[in-house]
Amino acid sequence: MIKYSYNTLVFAGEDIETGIARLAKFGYDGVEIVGEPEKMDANRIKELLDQYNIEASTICAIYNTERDLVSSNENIRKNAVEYIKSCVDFASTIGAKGISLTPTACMKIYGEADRETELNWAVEGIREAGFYAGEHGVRLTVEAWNRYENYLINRLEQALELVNRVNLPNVGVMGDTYHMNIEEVDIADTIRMVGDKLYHLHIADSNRAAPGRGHIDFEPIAQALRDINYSGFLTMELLPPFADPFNGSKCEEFYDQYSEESITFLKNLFKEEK
Ligand code: LER
Ligand code: MN
Repeated sequence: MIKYSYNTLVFAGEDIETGIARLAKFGYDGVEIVGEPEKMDANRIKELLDQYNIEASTICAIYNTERDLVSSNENIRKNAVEYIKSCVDFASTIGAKGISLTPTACMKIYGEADRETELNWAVEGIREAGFYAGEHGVRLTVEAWNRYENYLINRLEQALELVNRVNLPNVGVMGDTYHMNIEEVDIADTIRMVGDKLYHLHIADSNRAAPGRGHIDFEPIAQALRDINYSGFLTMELLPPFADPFNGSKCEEFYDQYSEESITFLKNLFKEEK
C-alpha cells in the first residue's frame, strides 16, 4: 500500500512540532525529517511522532562540500561516511526506515577526478555506510539529481548501476519526479525499469510546487507505481522557485496550503482502480 509523507525541509523557521502536527492533521502517514542529527533532539522528535500518531518515513540527508563521498580529499570522503552513519543512528532513534543518499555535494556540478575513480569511491563509501545501516535495519536510497545540482548521478539508470555495484539488499534507488522530469525520457517507463529496486520516491511537480501545479502528468506515473506494486512512501519534496531553493527562504504556500493540497491530489490519483 502507498503511504504519504512530506519533507519538512521546506518548513523553515518553525518548531518541528508545528510541522508534525500539521502533517498529522492533513492525514499523512509519515514525516520526512531533515538529516541534521547534531542540530536535532531525536528523543523529542520520537515523542512527538508518537504523540501525533504519525511515523518518520525517512531522513532527507544533506550533502555539502564537507560531506562528499567522492571528494578528492580522503578526509572529506571519510567525513561523509561518518555523517551517513550518524543519520543511521538518528533514523534508528526516531524509527525512520530509509535515508536518501547522493554521492556528492548538492550544487556541485564538476567532478574532481575521472568518473570511474569517483564511482569507485562512491561504491566504497556506500558499502561501508550501507553495512552499518543494514545492521540497524535502515535502507540507503540513492537519489538521482538533475544536472544543475549534480554531475555524477542524474538519471535513475545511473543510480541503479551504482546500486548494483554496491550490491547490498538494503541499498536501493530513489527517484524525484522534479529531477526525473528534467532528465528522464519517460518517467513512468523509468519507474518500471527500476522495478523492485525503487525504494523511495520524492514527489513534486515540474516547478517543484505541489503536484497539480505544474505540467507533469501524474496519471502514467501512478500507473507505473501500480505496475511495480510500489509499497513505499511517496514523499512530497516541494521547494521554492528560486535558483538556490536551499537558502531557507520562506514561502507561505508551502506550509498549510501545499501540505493539504498535495495529499488530496495524490489520494485522488490513487483512489480510482485503473
Ligand atoms: C533532495 O532530495 C533533492 O532532491 C535535491 O534537490 C537536493 O536537496
Ligand atoms: Mn529529492
